[in-house]
Amino acid sequence: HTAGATGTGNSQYSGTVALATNSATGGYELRDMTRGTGGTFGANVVTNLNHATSGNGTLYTDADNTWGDGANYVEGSSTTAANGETAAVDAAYGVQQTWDYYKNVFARNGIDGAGTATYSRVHYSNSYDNAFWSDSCFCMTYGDGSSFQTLTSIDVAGHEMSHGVCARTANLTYRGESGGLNEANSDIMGTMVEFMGHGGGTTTIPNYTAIGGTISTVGGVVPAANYLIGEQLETSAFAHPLRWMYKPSLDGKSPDAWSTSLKRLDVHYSSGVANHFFFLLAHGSQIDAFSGNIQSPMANGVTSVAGIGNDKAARIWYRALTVYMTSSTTYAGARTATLSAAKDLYGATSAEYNAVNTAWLAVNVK
Ligand code: ASN
Ligand code: ZN
Repeated sequence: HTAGATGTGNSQYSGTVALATNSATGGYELRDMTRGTGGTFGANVVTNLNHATSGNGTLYTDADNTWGDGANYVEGSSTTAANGETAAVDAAYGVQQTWDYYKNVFARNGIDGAGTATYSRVHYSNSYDNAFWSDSCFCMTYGDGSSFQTLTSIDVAGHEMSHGVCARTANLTYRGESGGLNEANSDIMGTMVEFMGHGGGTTTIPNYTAIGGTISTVGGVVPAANYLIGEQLETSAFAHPLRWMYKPSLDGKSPDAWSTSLKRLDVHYSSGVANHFFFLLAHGSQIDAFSGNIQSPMANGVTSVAGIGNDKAARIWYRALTVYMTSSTTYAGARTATLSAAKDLYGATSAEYNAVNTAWLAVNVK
């Protein structure tokens, strides 16, 4: 038999979370009976690859519907236990939150807009330092990390799932400027999901140890949502976030402003200009509350940008992505797409429209 249930998850990155599970013969399954249908498993599930690099993995099951407790608690790259349930908890929570974010904010029914279920595979390969979305399986996959901790933080989950949304909408080609915009879309939406999931500020979590860098001050708690990407993954070997939306150049590779050579960079660096645009549009150019730093100097003599807030900025970006951008959209095209979206949503004489214009000017997209 099957009957939806609510389990308790002891996550690595988000504290104790409620998980939508399924009561089945012989125990509970990490199968969400409330979001998504069809697809490979008929519902959103999490599977264990147990260090394989192919296959659908084995569906997670648990006797008591408390996940990631006792012997099932495993963290980080030295995973040796049979099931390593902690990674599965964060992966399930990431899908739940991302699914709900798109539904609640944009009335989007899942990744493809038609409610097709997805799945998450954890414990991919050995010490694998990445996570990825794949259109062919309509699923996302997480490594256990080596320089990084297990790659299942909420912003990374939202990032990967948003690659699926992009593929079903603008389908931005993954190279050149369109590739940078594809990556930025994932960073932007992953960050918005983090603001929803961690928006309540700090929460005590039992098994989280933060290491090194600026994040060390929050050891033992979930850090408040921020415009950093992957900050919870850090280790002493990689003691900083993956990316900084408020000043992308802090990674040593990403420009803060557009130039003609941007298109030649790896898409994870050419994304920085759009991340910076979004930060300025949403947050504004005042001192960043999380880091205490001012973001990079702005281009074209722009001295300040008044932020319009995450919610409006995200609505503009999402409408631009889903209505105006195409596979070949460039940065210039992203500017006109977001201006068109702002005009549709708020009007051509609105503060929101003007903020879009100024934020692009500040990153040298004219
Ligand atoms: N985690 C990476 C990403 O989603 C994988 C890749 O390089 N595509 O961007
Ligand atoms: Zn990506």
